[in-house]
Amino acid sequence: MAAPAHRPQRPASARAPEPGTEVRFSVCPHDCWDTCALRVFLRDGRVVRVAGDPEHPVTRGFVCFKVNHYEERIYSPDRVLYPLKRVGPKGEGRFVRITWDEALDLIASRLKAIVRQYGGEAVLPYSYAGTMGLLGYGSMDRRFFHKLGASLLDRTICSAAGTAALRYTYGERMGPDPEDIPGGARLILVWGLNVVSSNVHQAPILQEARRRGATVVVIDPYNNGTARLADWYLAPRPGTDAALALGMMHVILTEGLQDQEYIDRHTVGFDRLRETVLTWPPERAAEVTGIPAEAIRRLGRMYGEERRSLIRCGYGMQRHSGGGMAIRALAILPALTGAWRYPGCGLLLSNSGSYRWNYEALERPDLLPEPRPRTINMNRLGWALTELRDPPVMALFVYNSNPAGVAPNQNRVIQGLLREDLFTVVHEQLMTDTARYADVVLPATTMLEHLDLYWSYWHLYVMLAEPVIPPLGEAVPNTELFRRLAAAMGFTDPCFQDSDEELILQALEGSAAAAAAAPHLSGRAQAEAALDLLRRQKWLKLDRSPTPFADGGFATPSGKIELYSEALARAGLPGTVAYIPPHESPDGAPELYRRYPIQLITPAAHHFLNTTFANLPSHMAGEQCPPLYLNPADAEARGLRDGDWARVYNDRGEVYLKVRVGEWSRPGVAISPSLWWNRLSPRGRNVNALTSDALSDLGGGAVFHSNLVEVARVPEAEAEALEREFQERTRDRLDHREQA
Ligand SMILES: Nc1nc2c(c(=O)[nH]1)N[C@H]1C(S)=C(S)[C@@H](COP(=O)(O)OP(=O)(O)OC[C@H]3O[C@@H](n4cnc5c(=O)[nH]c(N)nc54)[C@H](O)[C@@H]3O)O[C@H]1N2
Ligand SMILES: Nc1nc2c(c(=O)[nH]1)N[C@H]1C(S)=C(S)[C@@H](COP(=O)(O)OP(=O)(O)OC[C@H]3O[C@@H](n4cnc5c(=O)[nH]c(N)nc54)[C@H](O)[C@@H]3O)O[C@H]1N2
Ligand SMILES: [Mo]
Repeated sequence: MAAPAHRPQRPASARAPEPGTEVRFSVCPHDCWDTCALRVFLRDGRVVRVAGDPEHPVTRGFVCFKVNHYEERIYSPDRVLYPLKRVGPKGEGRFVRITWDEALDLIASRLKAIVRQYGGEAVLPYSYAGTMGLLGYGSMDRRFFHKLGASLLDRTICSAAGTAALRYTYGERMGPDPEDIPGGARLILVWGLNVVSSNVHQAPILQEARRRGATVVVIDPYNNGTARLADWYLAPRPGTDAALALGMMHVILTEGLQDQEYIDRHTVGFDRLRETVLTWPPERAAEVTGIPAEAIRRLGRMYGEERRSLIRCGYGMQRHSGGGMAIRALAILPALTGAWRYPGCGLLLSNSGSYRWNYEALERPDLLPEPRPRTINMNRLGWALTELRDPPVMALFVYNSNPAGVAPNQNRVIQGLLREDLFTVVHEQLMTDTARYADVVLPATTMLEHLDLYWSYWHLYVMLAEPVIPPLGEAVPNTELFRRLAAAMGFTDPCFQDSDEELILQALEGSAAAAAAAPHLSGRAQAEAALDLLRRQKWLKLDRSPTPFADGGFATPSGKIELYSEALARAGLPGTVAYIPPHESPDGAPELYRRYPIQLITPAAHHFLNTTFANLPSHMAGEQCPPLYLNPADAEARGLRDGDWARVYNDRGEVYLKVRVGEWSRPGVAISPSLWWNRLSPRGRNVNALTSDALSDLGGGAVFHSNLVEVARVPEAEAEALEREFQERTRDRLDHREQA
């Protein structure tokens, strides 16, 4: 079987709307690089189609497959429309409708009782980026839990290691403007980023850059559709990128290809870095990465000789035990060549540091009690629910996230969610796997039903989306939920009555967006001018230097790029950079590797966004089944053929996945694009039953890809039963006749 063919979507908006169709503006709220400008087509007040806004300079009128079918999500039979109270056992999904007043009374009385008996820290809020809207992501909710004295949540599940790495190295998360890449960058390393699935608007940018003479190299252990955009594709062993980058640095420094003037002016610790680098000749890097020394030499020279280069790296490669150091190693490369001097060049992982939102005003940390409540790392949810004491977690409040499906070490998470003495509230758009374990489920609005402000961690545009349809059922935005709960708890601080518009103004005050909108104003007046502008025009672009790191101004302790970091050394890590093998890998755990000889990586699926969209017929049809992409050698060694169900297991659990045999990876590395809903998967578990809740070297990040498993054939009779079970679970959503 050939590699999966995921192509950028055709512009749906090219089709003319039928007469009687109203067209409104909105913004995609999902946790994704692209933050697309949308056109929403309405007929008789109902959303009939969602497409890209052709006028947006970056997202250019096309959207990914996922959002191209958004009306399916808005009107999904899985939508939660009313407050619900559990009547069956946890996890079974039997609920009765209650009123909002009943729900608020019930929650307030339970929270009060728990706080009285165990203290505020027994309450754990759990949220991530279900919506990237500035208000929906974190505003009134933060105020509410701060006032309650709840445990703080360290939101580490996605990008923590990379964020920490950029902060240690540059002080802030910034990179070039993606619009400057074509014509700006002549060498582009797409490093651990699946462009055609997770960052679809990067694809035309890469194509244009290539047309204008750029060379594109893709570095990824998974030979996905993105590798086809490349002139050269390299497949390192998972979790070894730091070694590859160190090998490149060795070539650059020993061949004198560095920009010494940039290094002398803008960095500290070069001599110490050089010492580290000299221990990494390409031969050593080759042994670790599995990439031939000659190829490393060639890559090092290519990179060292072309000053106008860009490393466009994704978050996949930092979901490893050594993920922080891997990003740090990549981030050091453009500091050595001075690539930061040129527009469209340097390193682009995140532009989040460009916005300067007023988070203090939004989240109000001043409401926190003294001493500050404890902080719980969200990657350790299973542990927190089953082992943590003093106090134990007695109430879990979930919104913007689906931990039963997305969190690592799923069996532990579910063991926690099953606790009879745990009071669980879930605020959701859909009846997710997590919601089924809740005592109370509350209905949430989508971006088409509420007001919010959006921005991107990739491009530099800010957009305001006003509601285009009324809330479905009795759904409320996150802000309104926590306004209501604050009232039910008797919180009287005036900040609990701020309207959404007021919250937006507070977030804008002092922000880069406000400065771009009204450079001659300041403070509140500037924020008001920005909001006014955003109401009149669809977006505004930050007025930021195209070369943020060309000429100093680093927010590090030394004010320079820290090639040696005292802070890192104080944290017990090498102050320069190091290769830290995945804690589960041939290098990291040889003993375990003998029992579980397959490295399993579980990156983003093309038609899903984490578990979002994974309940919808069109999207499920795109993915077909919970998959295991297996190299022919590994398949053959286990007697597995394409289409077979396989049992995939380690000490944490087991899942059943359908084997797809192909040249997607080197032998010993398997891929399972994620994430299926548990209840739509055989035996009710997805790949996170296998993933580890260990933490990365920096930032306490997740290590979804540092993962050893074994794969086994399933006896014929059991395979038939699995197939029947899968068809039964998905029969309302997947057409199994077509697949047969
Ligand atoms: N279609 C789709 N789009 C998405 C998402 C989704 O689930 N589906 N999720 C969204 C979210 S929340 C995020 S954070 C972004 C994530 O977007 P990306 O940063 O692209 O993240 P992933 O797809 O998880 O991983 C990217 C690539 O890293 C590779 N990778 C894994 N381990 C290694 C390694 O050790 N070294 C190297 N070099 N590469 C490695 C994977 O094989 C994968 O191809 O995408 C967003 N967009
Ligand atoms: N094995 C494996 N696991 C992974 C990953 C991986 O690559 N491999 N990727 C990880 C990554 S990068 C991330 S970011 C996490 C993401 O983990 P999650 O943040 O849990 O992401 P989703 O699965 O998209 O679930 C988001 C939920 O928020 C809900 N939601 C959306 N908007 C709103 C709103 O306005 N209000 C409320 N109350 N709810 C809303 C949606 O309906 C959806 O159910 O998953 C991680 N899990
Ligand atoms: Mo993410």
